Amino acid sequence: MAFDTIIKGARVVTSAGVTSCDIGLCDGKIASLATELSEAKEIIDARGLIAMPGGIDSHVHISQPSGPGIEMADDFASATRSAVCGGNTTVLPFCLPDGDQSLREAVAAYHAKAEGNCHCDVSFHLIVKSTDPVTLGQDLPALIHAGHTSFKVFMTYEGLALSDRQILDVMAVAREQNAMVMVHAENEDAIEFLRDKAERDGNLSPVNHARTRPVPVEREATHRAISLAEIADVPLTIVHVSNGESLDEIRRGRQRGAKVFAETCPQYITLTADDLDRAGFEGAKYVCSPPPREADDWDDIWTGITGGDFDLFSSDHCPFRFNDAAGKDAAGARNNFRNIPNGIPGVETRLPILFSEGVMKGRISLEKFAAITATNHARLYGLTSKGAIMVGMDADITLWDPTITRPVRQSDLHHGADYTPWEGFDVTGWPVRTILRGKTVMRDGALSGDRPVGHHVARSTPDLL
Ligand code: DUC
Ligand code: ZN
Ligand code: ZN
Repeated sequence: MAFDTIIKGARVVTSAGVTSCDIGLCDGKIASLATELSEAKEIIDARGLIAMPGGIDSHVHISQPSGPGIEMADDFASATRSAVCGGNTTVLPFCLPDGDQSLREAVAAYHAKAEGNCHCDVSFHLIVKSTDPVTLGQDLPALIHAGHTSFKVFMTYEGLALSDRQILDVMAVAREQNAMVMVHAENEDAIEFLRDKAERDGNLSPVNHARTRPVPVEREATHRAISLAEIADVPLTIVHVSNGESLDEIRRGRQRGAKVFAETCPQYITLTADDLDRAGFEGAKYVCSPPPREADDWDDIWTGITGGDFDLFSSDHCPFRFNDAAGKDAAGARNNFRNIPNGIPGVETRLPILFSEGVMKGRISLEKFAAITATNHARLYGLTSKGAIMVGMDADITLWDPTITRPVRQSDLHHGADYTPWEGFDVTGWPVRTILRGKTVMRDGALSGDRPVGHHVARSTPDLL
């Protein structure tokens, strides 16, 4: 059989373990895993490299409406360019209705923004911010049937936070339709209470973002979200878990039999609240929610990763430019932390940071890396043809060179933000080639090909691991 492409000589991280073999690609699919394949239009010499399933980042924000005068740093072209340069082949951005837009209108608008502009494949999670009968009775079921099988609810943010009753009503739809509910677990009333006090006391610098969202704010909401999911009898994913106490709630929920999945992110193993306290306005570069915690919390997150408590390692890429009045330097941001747009860029650095800190430092195996950066994302969010190097799957493969050591530099990245929170962070092991459905889309840190070949992927219902 002649292949379109043969990847020769890599260590291959398959769903059954790590092996050394060739990978034959045909018509955008993985067609063969065998030793000594020959005959192909293209042979990629991958000796010394590691072949991983292409990264799936199931938590990114792209072109998301962010309030008056505020603009995200990335559109679909720049975010997906950055994604493939960081070794990803699929990203799942959140679709947030703008103002009074219906969920269906919002999805149509996202499709229009993404169409023809994506360098990797994309699929949208929905954000449910209202629970009127049309949204819950018509739009949500129709969108789930169209392949948008997961949605996020917020327990914080004015205009986004749902009451417990509303969350239960959304969960009831998920139960009926076999969809996945994702939750942002922070207690809005508690944050407002602390924020009002901080304002009264004149504590207005960026670090007060972290101080007004302490661990109990997240821990309480995590417990409540799991309890609501038990009451509604639905599986649940807790996104961006930042600390061990919240993780304990997840462990306890699982012991009771709750079907709860957990995600964490690079910021919770590498950044701390002290970063928000950097001189001048620099701390604004690190403002995200939940906020980075203390260095001790990193150990708890690592214990959760190595022990199997975390299913997903995502970026929560939510980029704003720093030197920009439409970004971190928004009106009033220097005078009050509450006006700083919330989020940090990270789609391009997620995988290198975990590879370096996890695999190269001996904390996790290559198999674990593949599971929490690709395979589990595909299964939990219904990407049935992605996430594993297996015959019949999409030929979404990233080749890693474990010998390259270089620091993260903004000047090497491809996102639309003008900074990275990891400037100067030393990384060993970088992706050197990203292959999307059989086509090389990134080589040696630069885009290949002259036009974006990513497309939208409709998803199945979750495979609950
Ligand atoms: N939640 C996210 O998931 N991303 C950015 C900001 C937020 O609150
Ligand atoms: Zn969130
Ligand atoms: Zn997010």
